[in-house]
Amino acid sequence: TRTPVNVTVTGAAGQIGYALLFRIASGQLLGADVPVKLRLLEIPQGMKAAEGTAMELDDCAFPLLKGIDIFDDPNAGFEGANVALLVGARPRTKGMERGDLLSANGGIFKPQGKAINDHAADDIKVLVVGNPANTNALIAQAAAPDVPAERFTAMTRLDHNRAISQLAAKTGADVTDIKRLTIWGNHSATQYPDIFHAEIAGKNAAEVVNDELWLADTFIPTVAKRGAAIIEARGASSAASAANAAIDHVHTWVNGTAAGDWTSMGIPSDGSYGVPEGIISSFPVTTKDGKYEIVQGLDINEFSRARIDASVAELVEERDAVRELGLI
Ligand code: NAX
Repeated sequence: TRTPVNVTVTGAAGQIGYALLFRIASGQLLGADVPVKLRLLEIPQGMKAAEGTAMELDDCAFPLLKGIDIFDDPNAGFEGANVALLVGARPRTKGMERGDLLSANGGIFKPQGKAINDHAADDIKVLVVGNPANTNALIAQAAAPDVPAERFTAMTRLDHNRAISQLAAKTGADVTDIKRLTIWGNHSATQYPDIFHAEIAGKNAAEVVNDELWLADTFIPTVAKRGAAIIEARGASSAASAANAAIDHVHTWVNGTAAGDWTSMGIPSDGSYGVPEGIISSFPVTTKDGKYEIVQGLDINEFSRARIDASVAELVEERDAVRELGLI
């Protein structure tokens, strides 16, 4: 029998945590034949609610779930972790400046990065969901010098999935017909969903759409502002769809992209496409055998270039700000 994979989830008592843990335990994160042990990491105020969630996980009698432990100490929470989903973060509250937000999150992601460095398993893979996800991932990565930088990733898969869904609705295509969509840049309002290399049932998506006005004025803002639209409608931020995207991100990273397709992941830049090395930016990637590679050689038109550059500039500002704060 296989040794269980240790999966640490931070923010386990939060709304994404609640939508995520049952899917991990049922085998959807890593595969239907992979046993898992869950390590829930919370802050002291979240421990009781996490215990409640753990009771419900027990009550599912999931065949693949081989243990649940709950911690409020990051060193213990990341002990032996093979996969870490960093969901818990400090949200922006009213009147909070960007610097305050970044330093509050630095207080979470720096110690967590150090704890991953010192306690996680050698094959650790990290996905940061908690916002600002790209820069939180950078802070954690910088605090973990003994872990290969490429193991730290940030989630733009929800944006990727949202873009596929919007494109399918516009063109009447099935979501499964849409391939090679890309989210570039930051998981923020500046992100750039790129359909110029995407395909709809084998045809170039931009040609099928053939409507630059829709692209600029409807598609891009709808995808980028979808989070706010969900809050407006639901009275709470995206949770099940965010959890679903986290499942997709890790599942694709571990199990590979389909032939002829790619996905979007926030990853440390190697300088490809003019994105400054080291910042954690979203790229088109293929995955195989637990590793990812940036799709190379795409022709970037002027429309795309301006938007990629704008989002990357925001990431550079965030990096400079956390550098200034001594967080990296
Ligand atoms: P909730 O406020 O429901 O839950 C957050 C949980 O994290 C709480 O239980 C809290 O106690 C815990 N927590 C806080 N600090 C912690 C720490 N240092 N260690 C461990 N746990 C800690 O938020 P939820 O709706 O679950 O969202 C979580 C994060 O995901 C937020 O930062 C949110 O902005 C971000 N999102 C990111 C998305 C993405 O696409 N990258 C989309 C969805 C979501 O908005």
